[in-house]
Amino acid sequence: MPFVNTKEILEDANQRGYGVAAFNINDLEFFMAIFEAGVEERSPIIIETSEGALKYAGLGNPLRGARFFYELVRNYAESVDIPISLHLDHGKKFEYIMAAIKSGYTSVMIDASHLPFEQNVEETKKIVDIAHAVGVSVEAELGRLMGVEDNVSVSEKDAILVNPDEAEEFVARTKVDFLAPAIGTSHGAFKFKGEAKLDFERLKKVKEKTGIPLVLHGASSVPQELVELANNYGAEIEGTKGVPFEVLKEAVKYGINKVNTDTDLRMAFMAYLRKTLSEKKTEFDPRKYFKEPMDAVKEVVKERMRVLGSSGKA
Ligand code: TD3
Ligand code: ZN
Repeated sequence: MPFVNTKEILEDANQRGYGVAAFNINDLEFFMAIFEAGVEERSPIIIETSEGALKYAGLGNPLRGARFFYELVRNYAESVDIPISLHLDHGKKFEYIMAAIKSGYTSVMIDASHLPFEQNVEETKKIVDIAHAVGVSVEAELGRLMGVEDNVSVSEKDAILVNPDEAEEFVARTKVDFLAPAIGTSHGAFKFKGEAKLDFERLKKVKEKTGIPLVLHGASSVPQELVELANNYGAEIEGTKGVPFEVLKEAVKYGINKVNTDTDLRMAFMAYLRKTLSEKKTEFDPRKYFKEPMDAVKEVVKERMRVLGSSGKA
């Protein structure tokens, strides 16, 4: 039972007004860290994998990759009583989306946000029809993922960020289950040049007009202490900026329920891997090197569960 549909997790979050982070994995180590964090926090867990992850774990064969992640997540989920779901992140290729659905993923994202509105509707609807026929829920995206600075004109902003009227029409026509509205975030560790500002007025309107669970992409906070630690052990990463916790909390208040997080986990793992590699000079068991990085990932995950309000909800 605890391997559940992502829709179940997000509808509860929508009703009770909290956020659930969706964490990206590519391997066993990140998964174990997230799993332990969720169990200890009593938080629902959404695991997501990108097309790149399917390719990576499947050694170039997406169906093999998708089956691997499904078996992994379902197997762990069965032994605990918190809800856990598995989602395909940024599905773009039909082959990958079908691989996820065929393997047992409980939700998929169809990302046709780079296409004009009508084509985005068409592509999204095609996937929704297939996925819903077999009980899989669907996420889609409107607008482009880009940081928007204050000096950008209103018309330029309109061209990049979500249009709330379009969002209403999009949801009605496609029957999509969750929507990712572009409100000024971007992927990676360099999200903003100046202040981290999101367009909450747009977000509020999208929520009013659709009512469905909304998704924030590019939501990593990029903790400064992790970047500093990495740099102290030889990394060269400058000028990072993420979404601060207070801004995430506000986003949840205005209707965000799924909070995509990848960069923060990568940063934690990489910083602590650099540390242990430089400290344990005689060790050659990889599990010993992974211990501290996994603990660091687990801490980041727990902190996010508390910030978003999913702790104690399972
Ligand atoms: O869809 N994702 C995860 C994959 C992005 C590549 O890192 C997100 O929206 C999370 O973005 P981020 O970079 O803020 O963790
Ligand atoms: Zn994303």
